[in-house]
Amino acid sequence: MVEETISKKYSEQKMRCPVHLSIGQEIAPSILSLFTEKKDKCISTHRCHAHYLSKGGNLDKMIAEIYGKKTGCSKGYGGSMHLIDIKKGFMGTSAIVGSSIPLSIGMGLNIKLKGSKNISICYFGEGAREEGAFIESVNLAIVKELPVLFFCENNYYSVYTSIDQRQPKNASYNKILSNLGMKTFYSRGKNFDDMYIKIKNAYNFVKKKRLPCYLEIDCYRNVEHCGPYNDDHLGYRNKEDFKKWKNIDLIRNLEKFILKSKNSNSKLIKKIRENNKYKIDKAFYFADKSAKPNPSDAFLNLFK
Ligand SMILES: Cc1ncc(C[n+]2csc(CCOP(=O)(O)OP(=O)(O)O)c2C)c(N)n1
Repeated sequence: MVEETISKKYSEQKMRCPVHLSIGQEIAPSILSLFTEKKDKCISTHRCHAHYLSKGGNLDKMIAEIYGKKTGCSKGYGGSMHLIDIKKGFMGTSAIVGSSIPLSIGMGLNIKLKGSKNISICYFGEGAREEGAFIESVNLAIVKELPVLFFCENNYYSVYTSIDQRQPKNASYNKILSNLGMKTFYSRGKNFDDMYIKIKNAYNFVKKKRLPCYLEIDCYRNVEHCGPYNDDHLGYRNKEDFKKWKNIDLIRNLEKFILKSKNSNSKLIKKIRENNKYKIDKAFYFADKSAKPNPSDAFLNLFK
């Protein structure tokens, strides 16, 4: 609902940063949020809205950040790709593909040295997995026995290039990483129960064994790579795939399933939607009314 509102309001030209929406990919971080604790440290990518919100990131500050306002979570410097809420253990994001992965190793090492019981969580796409930083980080996490959950959201595309054009046929990172000695989990993303169990097991594995693991879930972004709309007129994605994944939409299907079940509580679902709408309207109002940074603020926080 947050991103649908971003999409609806984007043409007002008040949000001047690029946005990479997670519509279609929201269920996995939502499931993970059922298990994570505030003290777990999480890091993410350019496509970070769902990760930030599911870790409890402040909505008002997120929207203000996207509006480039002083009250934003990065004081309006960063925009959509630079969300952070340290109080909630959401440690930041980076627009440089693959660059946040090594940071999760640092977070894992910090947790280990402190003897804390929490874990480090690193979200990334299958495109980032092709960066050298990924395999270097995985290697170090295995050797140093770090409590890091590597969470790969495989939406098959890096911008407009499909995975078939980028990787050898039948390449399996699950196999590669298992051979390196890492525990792996994989969900095809088409069945709620399967995804729930894989995410729960992956989280509990890292939490209890204090070792890294790799979790991959297949998913599909329902909107364009970057921007609030749809770019399927460009023809880089197969129309059939698009239809197939729209039907799979696990959030909608879960809602339908709940409504059909005996103890269904349609009033509760309606209430959740109304409550969300209220919070979203409030966040957009807050962002709109907040002050812009001063031009001179651009020179603060620089390395000299
Ligand atoms: C080092 C680097 N190379 C290229 C880019 C341009 N770029 C931005 S997003 C993106 C796609 C990344 O794909 P993936 O990691 O699968 O994430 P997704 O966008 O699918 O969520 C690319 C190539 C970049 N930001 N950083």
